[in-house]
Amino acid sequence: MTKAAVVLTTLNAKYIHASLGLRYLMANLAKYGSQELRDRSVLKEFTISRNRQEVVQELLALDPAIIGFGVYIWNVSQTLEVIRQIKTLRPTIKVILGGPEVSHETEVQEIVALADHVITGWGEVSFPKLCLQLLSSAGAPESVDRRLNPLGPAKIILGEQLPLDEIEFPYGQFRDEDLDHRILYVEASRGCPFKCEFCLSSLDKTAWPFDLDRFLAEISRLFDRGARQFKFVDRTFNLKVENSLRILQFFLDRLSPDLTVHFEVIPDYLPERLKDLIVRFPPGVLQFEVGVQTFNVEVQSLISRKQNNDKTIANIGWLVENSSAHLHADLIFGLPGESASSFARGFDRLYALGPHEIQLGLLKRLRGTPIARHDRSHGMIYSEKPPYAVLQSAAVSAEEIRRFTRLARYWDLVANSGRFNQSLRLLTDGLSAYAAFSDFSDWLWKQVGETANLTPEQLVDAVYEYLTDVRSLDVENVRSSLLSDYLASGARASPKSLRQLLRNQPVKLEAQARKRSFRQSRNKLITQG
Ligand code: B12
Ligand code: SF4
Repeated sequence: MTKAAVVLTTLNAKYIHASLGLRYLMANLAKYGSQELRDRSVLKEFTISRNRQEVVQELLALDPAIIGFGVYIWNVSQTLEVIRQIKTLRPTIKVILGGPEVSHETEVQEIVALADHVITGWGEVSFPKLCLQLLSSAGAPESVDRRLNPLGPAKIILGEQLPLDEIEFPYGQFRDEDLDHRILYVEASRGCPFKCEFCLSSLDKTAWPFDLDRFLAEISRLFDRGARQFKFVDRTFNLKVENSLRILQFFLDRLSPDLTVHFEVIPDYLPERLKDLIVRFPPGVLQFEVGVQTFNVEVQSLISRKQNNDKTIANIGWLVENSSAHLHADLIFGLPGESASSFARGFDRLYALGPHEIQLGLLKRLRGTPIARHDRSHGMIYSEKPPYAVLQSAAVSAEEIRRFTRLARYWDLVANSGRFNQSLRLLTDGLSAYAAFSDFSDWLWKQVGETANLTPEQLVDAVYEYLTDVRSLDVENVRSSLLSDYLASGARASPKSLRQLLRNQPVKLEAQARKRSFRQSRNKLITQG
C-alpha cells in the first residue's frame, strides 16, 4: 500500500442525523479488509447545507487514495457537485459510491458515470474488499498490476450480503459528541417482508433480525455511555413480537427522565402482550411512527399494501386512549388511483382517532421501486429531480398537488407544531376536518403567498382573522383559545390580535411552567422525513 488513506463520507440531511451506514462500513474495515486499512481510514460527515467547495477542500486536505460516498435521495445533487469538483482537481482519487440512491437504475445516473465504482446494496463486506484491491494495485508496479487483474474490479459491484451475525456492529463508532447532540440510529433488524410498491424496502423480500443478545449488549453500552435518544430504523418494529417485547423491556428497565425511543410500527398488529408492556411506559419515552399511508382499499391493493383498516383504526384508537406513546401517523398523497376526495376521507378517519401528529407526505418515485409499473395506466408524472415527487396523476391534477403541498406545510406549522392545540379544533370544525383545514390553507395562501418564513405571531394573527372574519366565530371565544395556545407555546412576542389580552396577562408562574413543559416535549420530538 502506498497511499492508504480511505475517507468515508456523506452529506447528512442535518447535523442531528448521524450516518449509521458509514459507521457500519468503518466497523467492518478491519474484519473484511485489514487492520491497516482500518487504521488509515477516516469518517468525515458533512451536511447538505455545507458549501460544496469547502466540502471538497476538506476532503482533499485529507489526501486520500479513495473516497467512499454514501449517496441518498437527500444528498445526491450536492454529492454530484462535490464529486465533479474532486474529479477535476484530483482525478487520481478513486471514487466509490454506495447507498440506496445508487443501488438501482445505475445506468441512467450522472453521478454513477463520474464515479469509479458503485457498490449496490449492503456495503460492509464489499467495500473493504474493493479498497484493498484498489490500494494494492495502486501500489504495485504497472506490469504486475495488469498481469494480476487485467480489467480491474467491475464498475458496478453487487454488495455481498452475509448473515447479519457476521457483521460487526457500528455502535462503537459513535463518539461522545454524537451521543450528546445527535439522534442515534440503531437497527435490531434489517429489511421488510412487505411489498408496498412506493417503498424501497419492498425489494427486500424478508426481514433479517440481528442476534438480540448481541444487539442489546451494544445498546446497553451506548446507554452506559450516556445515550438517551434512540431511533430504531427497523422497518417494522412490531413484526416479531418476542423481539419487540425484549427491546421494550430493555428500555423499561432503564427509564430515565431524558430517555426517548422511536419505533416505526405497522398499524394493524398489536398483540395483547405488546399492549401490556406499552402501557407501562410513562409519557415522553415512546414515540411510534405509524405508517397508514392510505385507507383506500382499492389503492392499497393496487400498490400491494396489505393493511387491515379495521385493525389499524382499533389499534391507533387504543394507543391514543390507553398509552402515553407519542403517535405520529403518516399518510401519502398522490398514490396511483387516489383522488383528492378519497385522500380527504382517509385523513378524516385518521384525524378522528386523534394521533398527536399527522405527517402528510407527497408520493415520490424512488429509484428501483415497483410503483413505476403504474406510470402509464394511472397517468403518473413525477419530477425528474430528487426527491422525485409526483407532479400529476390521472386522479389528481397538478393544481391539486400544489394545493396539497401548501396545505401540508401549513399543517406542519399549525397542527404538527403543537402550537395551536385548542384553536386547531376550531379550524377543523366541520363535516370534514380536511375540507375545513383546506379552506383555511387556501385563504392563508391568498393572504401571504408563502409557506415559509411565517413567524408564530403572524400565524396567530392569521388564524384569528380567518376564524373571526371568514368563519364569523365569536371573537372572544377565538381570542381565548388562541391566548391559551400562545401562552402554552412559550412564545414571548406579541401578536396583534392578542396584544390587549397579553398586556392584561400577568406573567404567571403557571404560564412559565407550561412554557418549560412545552419546550421539553418539543425537544423530545424526533421527527422523521
Ligand atoms: C435515517 C433516515 C432518514 C433521515 C436522514 C438521515 C441522514 N443520515 O441524514 C431523514 C429522517 C432526514 C430522512 C429523510 C428522508 N428519507 Co429517509 N431514511 C432513513 C432510514 C430510516 C434509515 C437509514 C439508515 O441508517 N439505514 C441503516 C443503514 C445500515 O442502511 P443504509 O443507510 O442503507 O447503508 C447501507 C448501504 O446503503 C450501504 N452504504 C451506505 N453508504 C455507503 C457508502 C459506500 C461508499 C458504500 C460502498 C456503501 C454504502 O452500506 C450500508 C450498510 O450495509 C431509511 C430506511 C432504512 N431503514 O434504511 C430511510 C430511507 C433512506 N429514506 C428514504 C426516503 C425516501 C426519505 C425521504 C424522501 C422521505 C420523505 N420525506 O418523503 C426523506 C428525504 C428528505 C429530503 N431532504 O429529500 C428512502 C431512501 C431513498 C433513497 N433513494 O435514498 C429510505 C431507504 C426509506 C425507504 N425504505 O424507502 N431519512
Ligand atoms: S412501507 Fe413499511 S411495510 Fe411497506 S414495504 Fe416499506 S417498510 Fe415495509
